[in-house]
Amino acid sequence: MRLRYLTAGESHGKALVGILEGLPSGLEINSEYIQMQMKRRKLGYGRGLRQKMEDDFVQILSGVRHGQTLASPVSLLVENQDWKNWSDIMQAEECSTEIKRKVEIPRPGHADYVGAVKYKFDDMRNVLERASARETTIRVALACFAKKLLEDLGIKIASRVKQIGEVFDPTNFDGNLQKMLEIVDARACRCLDSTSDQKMCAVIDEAKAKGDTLGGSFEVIADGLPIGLGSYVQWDRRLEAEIGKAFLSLNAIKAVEIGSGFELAKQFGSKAHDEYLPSSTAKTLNYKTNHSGGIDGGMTTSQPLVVRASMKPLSTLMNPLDSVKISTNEATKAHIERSDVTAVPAAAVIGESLLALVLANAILEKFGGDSMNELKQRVFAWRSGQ
Ligand code: EPS
Repeated sequence: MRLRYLTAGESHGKALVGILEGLPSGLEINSEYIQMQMKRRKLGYGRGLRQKMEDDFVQILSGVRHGQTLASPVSLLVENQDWKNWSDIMQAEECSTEIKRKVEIPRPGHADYVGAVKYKFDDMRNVLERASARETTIRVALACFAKKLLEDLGIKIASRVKQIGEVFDPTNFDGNLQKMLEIVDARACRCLDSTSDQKMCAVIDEAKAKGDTLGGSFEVIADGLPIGLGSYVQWDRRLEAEIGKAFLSLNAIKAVEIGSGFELAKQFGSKAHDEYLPSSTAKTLNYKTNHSGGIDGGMTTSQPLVVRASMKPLSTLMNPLDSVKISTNEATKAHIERSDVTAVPAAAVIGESLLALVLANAILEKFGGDSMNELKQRVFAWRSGQ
């Protein structure tokens, strides 16, 4: 691993912090770029009140000077604005039982129950605070550096929502990623097809009225990648493996596919594979199709990399499911915690960040280099030498 990162922080704790290590020096980055990405994560129809409270302002504590990375570890901090309402409940010091506001009834599908058994907690707030998707805030902040590094190398990443509940956007996109991003970022559900976007809003309203929640799926595409990132030589160097791990690390994600993914299971080989065409530039061969989603044998083909992920509905329902109070073993309804109806539009943006972190690592592993100039020269030489 060339690019390593760690995050810390509880959802209603004082702040979220993150450290990213392994960047080259000389990567240009500024607060405006970071805040623009942070704002994109907060958007999306179906989110709750919390998003209105938080400004998600990223403080750069180290690793950047005068707008450029120093190659030293980057550390970031995002203060939780909601902390002021939780400072007694979430304090580090011991406090009285009344103040603790113990959570004793787990939500089916949440980390609450298993986490409490595993860590021997009688208060499931100790689990839910860290299991919360609030953590993705700082991951998106760290990933701004990966995204900017890729952009400076001519690699673009975009996402869109494919499905919310039963509403599915049937459109395919094989054009300009920047254009797609401009369209979906302006839509309430980040959906490319405007009719589907409206239907998604309607189904979210319906779920909200019933006290229910919704999942869905989203697609993340990276374009402009050089051929040969990742490798087939060892299982853990296959790029799909890294992508799968990154996407499955996101809260509520239950399935990931690359390219035509699950569809390939039902096809004959003659229809499933991407046939070659002679090279037009005398460098790399061309492909007739992209069912493989830009990866063959664990390596990038230089075709667009296409990842799709499926997210289960959020496990906090305002009309709660059956559960059990763990201290008394009595049947009751699950704990209700303020939450969102759906977070699929936000998850799509987070998916861009997760892919950016994997791809920036793969670029740095293949090309190395201590400064951005060195890295750019190496990537350029590889591209022009093919
Ligand atoms: C979350 C519950 C909600 C979400 C939160 C994730 O927060 P709260 O319990 O404070 O209302 O809004 O997501 C974020 C705060 C965020 O920034 O994404 C959960 O339980 O996972």
